[in-house]
Amino acid sequence: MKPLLIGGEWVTTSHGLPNVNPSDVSDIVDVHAQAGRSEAEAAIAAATAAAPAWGRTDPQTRSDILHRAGEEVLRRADELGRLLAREEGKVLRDAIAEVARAGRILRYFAGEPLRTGGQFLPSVRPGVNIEITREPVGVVGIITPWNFPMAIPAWKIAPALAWGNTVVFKPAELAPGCAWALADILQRAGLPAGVLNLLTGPGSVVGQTMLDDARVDAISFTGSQATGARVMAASAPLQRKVQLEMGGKNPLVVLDDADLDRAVAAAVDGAYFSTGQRCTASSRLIVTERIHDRFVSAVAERLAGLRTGHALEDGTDIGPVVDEAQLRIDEAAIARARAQGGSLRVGGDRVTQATEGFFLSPALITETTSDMAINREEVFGPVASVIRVRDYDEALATANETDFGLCAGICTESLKYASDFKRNARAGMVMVNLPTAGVDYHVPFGGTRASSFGPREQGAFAAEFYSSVKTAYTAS
Ligand code: UN1
Repeated sequence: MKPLLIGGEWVTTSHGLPNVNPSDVSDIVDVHAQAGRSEAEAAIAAATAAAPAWGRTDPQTRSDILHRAGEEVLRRADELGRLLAREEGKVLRDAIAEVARAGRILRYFAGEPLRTGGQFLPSVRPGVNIEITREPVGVVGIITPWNFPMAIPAWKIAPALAWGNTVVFKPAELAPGCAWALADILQRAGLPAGVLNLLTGPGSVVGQTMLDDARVDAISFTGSQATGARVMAASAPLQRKVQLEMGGKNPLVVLDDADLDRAVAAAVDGAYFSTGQRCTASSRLIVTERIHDRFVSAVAERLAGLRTGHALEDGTDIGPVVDEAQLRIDEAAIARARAQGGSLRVGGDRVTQATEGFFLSPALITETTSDMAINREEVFGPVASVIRVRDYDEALATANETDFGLCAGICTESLKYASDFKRNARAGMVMVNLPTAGVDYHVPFGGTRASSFGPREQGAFAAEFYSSVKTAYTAS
């Protein structure tokens, strides 16, 4: 059984939860100790006790630890990629790429303690100087989803540690293996006891304990909108800093003048790769009239040629859905779209394989309109819908007809439309001639409205959340 990490000690519990391979339910990847309230409280106490000393460590120490951890993650990318593919169902190629991305994130943030500077300004009052510096926030609670079980923990934990915070980390119950490996690597890289604490266990107990505890100074959360709202509600009376990354219903606009091959590639990658289980997925394909039929036929043809199957098998393009519950949600969303007038052009079938897993062929639903549930609610599966529009203006208006605002993409050869879209798409990230999913790790990540709340993640902008600004006045 894989233990918890509390105060520098690996701690086991009486109750364990199996980590099941969604490509083959007979394959139990591991069993993870389940924390209860007392373990969660002990982890928060350990992080609180470790915070003052860790906040004062020299930047070289923090840099070296993050660098060592990043190097180990990169060195073990193949092995950890297999673990990721096995526990989450991401196809091996993408799983290895995600692990490499996590390693590079750790190395990037290894540079931040050395780069972080302050400002020195003259006061408006004679003889007074001002220094502006960044300080740690304190104890950061990190709650992560199963869909990027290595990269998302890395892009939250690395900046938290870089700016001198201690961490209580609660990964998703469905994919604790990568989280455990990452905690083990960081601990061996030289973190003092209590700086990083790992709590595998149920959100209703562990997550709730973190939400209720005033010693947790900040919480960074990626997951569902409903849980995000709970994080925020619980944090309001404590005036706690929160950073929420939630869903998306990201539009990919395809204009008549688009390069068809490029548009099809962007749509297929953005909507279906990683089994569509990305908050950045291109789930609404908004297509103008004259290219519509050609685009739909070409996407349908590509989808029919993709292989859905075991994530570790050579030649698999689309891995399994993460579990039975998510598979049912995906199927229900397809059925509802059809009931509301959508036409299932291809896919949406359970696929039988040699192993028992949660395989669903990528589904394309055409003839949909903006008011249908399929274009309003995030599915989080290999399902995309097509909305036919007249022209660019209608495409932009349709793209913005959503409560979400994470990413928005456009495929066009027109500089005029691309520029207009970058300016007027209501989203935190805009992509031109690219899928909406698959982002860089050194630049801000985040959205607007129902998709995100709080400062941006990733790159230098992560400092806004993971540090606190101090303004010091000195009279000479
Ligand atoms: C990506 O598309 O490269 O949960 C990253 C998610 C996002 C990460 C997407 N937070 O899907």
